[in-house]
Amino acid sequence: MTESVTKERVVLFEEFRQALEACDRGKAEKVFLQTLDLGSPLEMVESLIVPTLERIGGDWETGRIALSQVYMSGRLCEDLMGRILPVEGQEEAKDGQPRRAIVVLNDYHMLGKRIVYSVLRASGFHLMDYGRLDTDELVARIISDRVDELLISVLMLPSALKVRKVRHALKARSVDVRILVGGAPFLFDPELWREMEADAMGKNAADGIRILRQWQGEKS
Ligand code: B12
Repeated sequence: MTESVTKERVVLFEEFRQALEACDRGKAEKVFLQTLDLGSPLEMVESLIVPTLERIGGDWETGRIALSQVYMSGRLCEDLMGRILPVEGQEEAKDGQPRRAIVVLNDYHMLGKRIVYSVLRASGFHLMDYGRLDTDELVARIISDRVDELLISVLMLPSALKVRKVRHALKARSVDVRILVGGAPFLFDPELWREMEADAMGKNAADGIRILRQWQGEKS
């Protein structure tokens, strides 16, 4: 990357953060569309939206900004992503592929799942989108849909701690499902996914692809 492109990137990223904090929809949209000249939409989601929201979350934690600003930033990013990512929708399992599903367990942070789902779909993986479910609802769906591989997204620690509850409920019914988890609590504590008895943890959507491919390779 040349020095001028790097500079342009830094300026645009800073303008985007300021627009989100100011809840300036027009400006955020304009800057986001400009950044699409610097990389693919998915690259920009991962390299612009994710770190900017993380920074905004950190600023809320230190009291620099209000929760309403975090909320509006999340909503604006959700709208922007809706415009560039493939449409969400219910999808049936495909013959020859494991039966997969993705879910947000218990919390209301939906953007991570939205990205992972879209990236996996765009990469040829078929998966059912369960939206947001609690533990009991999730276990019932896994059993009725005969899911082989389950992707769980959480951003709250209490939700992450429920992954083990899902695993134990499945074990008690002798249901063998591979579980891939992702989201902030697993980034904060890199050993948490093992403690929750998941089979793997992905830091981002690209990791999700890598892990699912690895699982596919182990089967064939
Ligand atoms: C935006 C946001 C919100 C928005 C959510 C809007 C929406 N529609 O999703 C709103 C305002 C609603 C919100 C509410 C709250 N939030 Co909030 N929020 C955030 C923030 C700033 C960004 C999250 C986000 O959307 N990031 C962008 C997405 C795309 O990134 P991501 O989810 O991390 O996903 C990426 C990876 O993690 C990974 N990934 C995610 N899932 C999966 C799954 C798989 C299988 C794989 C492979 C990968 C993967 O891939 C994704 C793409 O790279 C974070 C800060 C942070 N550091 O994460 C806090 C944060 C998650 N929130 C937090 C809190 C405390 C709350 C509230 C309790 C605040 C309050 N006091 O009311 C509520 C609770 C809501 C609830 N019950 O769920 C805390 C959680 C602390 C904790 N660990 O328990 C955080 C970490 C802020 C902080 N620093 O304290 N929040």
